[in-house]
Amino acid sequence: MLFKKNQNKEQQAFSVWKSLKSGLNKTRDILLSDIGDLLSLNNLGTDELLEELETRLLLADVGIDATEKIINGLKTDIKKQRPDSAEEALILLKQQMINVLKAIESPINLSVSAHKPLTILVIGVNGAGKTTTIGKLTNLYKNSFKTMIAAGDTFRAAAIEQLIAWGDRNSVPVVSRAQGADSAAVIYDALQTARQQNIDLLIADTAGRLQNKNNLIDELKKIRRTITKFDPELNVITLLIIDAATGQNALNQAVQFNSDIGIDGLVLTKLDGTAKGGIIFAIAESLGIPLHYIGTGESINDISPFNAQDFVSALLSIKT
Ligand SMILES: Nc1nc2c(ncn2[C@@H]2O[C@H](COP(=O)(O)OP(=O)(O)O)[C@@H](O)[C@H]2O)c(=O)[nH]1
Ligand SMILES: [Mg+2]
Repeated sequence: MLFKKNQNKEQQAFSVWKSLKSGLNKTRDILLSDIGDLLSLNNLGTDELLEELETRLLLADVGIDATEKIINGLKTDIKKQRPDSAEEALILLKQQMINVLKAIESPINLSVSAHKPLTILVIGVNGAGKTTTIGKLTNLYKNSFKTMIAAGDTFRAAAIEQLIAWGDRNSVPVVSRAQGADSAAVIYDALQTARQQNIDLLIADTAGRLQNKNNLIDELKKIRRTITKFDPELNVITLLIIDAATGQNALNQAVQFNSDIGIDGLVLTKLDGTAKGGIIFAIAESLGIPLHYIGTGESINDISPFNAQDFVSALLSIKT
């Protein structure tokens, strides 16, 4: 039985790796197509190779700082270790990339204190994948924690319906009000209901409309104050959802949200099929906020805890 359980786990891990690997095809194409030629023995360590790699990293949105760090590290390693095959050189590159990403590898800390419910406040611009990520996270957590969802995005009726559908799919209750209701009031309602029902974990959706950005930030601040009013000791995790496909824009949003309201952790969505997967390195180097999960599709299981080593293995297609 135990053996079977482990085997299932291994199969699951393998399938996550496979889907991540295929999701990162486009980014990998930019980074590595024809690079085998460059990495051939004669070229190893030449400035030409490193220059080409640098260009590729920048094209994949790795960003200037992270690119410099990776290239300088690789230069030193090549000098020191004198790899004598393309494969060996790739492993050195891989290690440099892992080093950058290790800084933001940190699992979400879901410790439920006496002040329940532990609250995850999910924020991010429209279309980033907030509601979908809530559906996926609920599925991950619902067996370990008594979970409830709050429909804090009251801007569009469709947003509320979409969240209720995710609640139904997960058999988890959703607290909602009509479209146009005050978002902070919905979340306050949900907190009260959660406490009455001895709920461990409340996951709250929020609006992300862009057209009136100042209002959005004001609304998020108000929600934050409302939660504190409910219980100043409540443990709140503010989780920012960003869309990897928007590249540099995703990074800018994270910087902005972090300075306006403070972010505890990140989820990077839509890593499947984007050529901008390199943004993850830029985020690590310039923001340093823990990246808890990555989203690689629209289905309920298309989410995995972020692991630097697995990510780079999938990206470079080397499983060592
Ligand atoms: N390919 C892909 N699509 C995603 C992912 N996450 C969300 N989406 C899609 O992106 C669109 C916007 O997602 P939604 O959760 O409604 O974003 P929200 O406005 O932030 O709540 C929907 O069509 C989702 O199915 C992902 O990881 N990969
Ligand atoms: Mg939504």
